[in-house]
Amino acid sequence: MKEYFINRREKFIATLPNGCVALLFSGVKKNMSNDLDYPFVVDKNFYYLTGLEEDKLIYMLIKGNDFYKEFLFTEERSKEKELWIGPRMKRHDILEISGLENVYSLNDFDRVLGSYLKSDTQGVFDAIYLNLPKTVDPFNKKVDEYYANKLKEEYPNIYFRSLYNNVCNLRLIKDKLEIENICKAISITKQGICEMMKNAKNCNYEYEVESFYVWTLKQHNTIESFKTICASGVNATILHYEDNNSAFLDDTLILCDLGSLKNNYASDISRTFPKYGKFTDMQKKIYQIVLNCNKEMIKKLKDGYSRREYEEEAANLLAKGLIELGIIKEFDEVFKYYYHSVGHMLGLDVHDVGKFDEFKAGMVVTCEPGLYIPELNIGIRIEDDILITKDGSINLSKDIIKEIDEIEEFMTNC
Ligand SMILES: [Mn+2]
Repeated sequence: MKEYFINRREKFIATLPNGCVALLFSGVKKNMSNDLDYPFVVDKNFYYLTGLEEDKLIYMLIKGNDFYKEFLFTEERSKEKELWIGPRMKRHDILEISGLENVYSLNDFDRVLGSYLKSDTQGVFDAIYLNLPKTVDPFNKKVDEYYANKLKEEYPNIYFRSLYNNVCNLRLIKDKLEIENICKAISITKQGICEMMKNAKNCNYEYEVESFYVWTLKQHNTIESFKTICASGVNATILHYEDNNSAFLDDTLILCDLGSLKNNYASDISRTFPKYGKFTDMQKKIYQIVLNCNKEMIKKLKDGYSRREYEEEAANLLAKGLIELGIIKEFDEVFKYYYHSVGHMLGLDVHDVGKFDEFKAGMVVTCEPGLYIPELNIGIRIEDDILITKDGSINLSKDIIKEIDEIEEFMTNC
């Protein structure tokens, strides 16, 4: 396992100039209220490079002109604290997971950093790289910013740069381990959707259907990759509807957009199905437009395909379907019923990071066309997770049923 993280760090280190220090922080627990904290969520760039997910860890890279050295700093926990919250990762665990050998106490951080920067009479180290995104929310500061300000005072003659995009751009292309994790997350999501479809007919409220999804994740000792959307009727026309507290009306469709996590990697799937397992004629017609678009776009995805075309062609297909059905007359009217993009990157973040114009082999992208027609109480989205390959794409979520007859048969016979 650690080979993956060593390999990712080698690529990352190659993106940095000689004569710099790079620092990444795993993060700190955020306080919820009084003595309760939110569950800890590790910084994704830190995790990507180390595989470690404890709070209060610092990865430090010293890159000289002809050498580099990596360090990992970890908080030492008192015996008393261990009795309350358990032990921290040991040096051996850190080495096993990340391949990082130089593990120090957090108390040594200033001293070790200073030993390079303060004794640097040749002026070799002139920049510190920090994991800071371009826009920073002043009400939601990262620990990296705290250190940025502190170090700027201590080292006024050193440049400060951001390494954020260096890591994000590496994250665009997934390695084997990442794809395996995404596939496992998808497989759990598949089971959860089956449970929702099986039980929907006996539920009165959206949250009851949602509970079968959350229950499935708990069976797999995992959690949602984002708040589950379980929307019926007109609620499904609100893209990020999360209340899930409406009672079902007869003949309603249920749109669920959901995901799970495996080793911090997300799945993100949408399926839409009728509560009682039978689509009405109108629901079938709209559903088929979205499904055709989803399938056509998956076929088009491949290495070299442009992101702009991906968006434009999806909108074209949806518009064509609506024009044929007589719901709209002109192409531009499609945006009244379709108001999001057809896909986004997927990985450690559900809306994964990295900038690009063209798809490249190894990227994982969602394909999620939708149509939302409030006057018909219909909101439909069909979303799959797609791996781009050299000459095409692989639908990683192809086993989650989406054909009209498959859904009707499954829901009738389950
Ligand atoms: Mn999505």
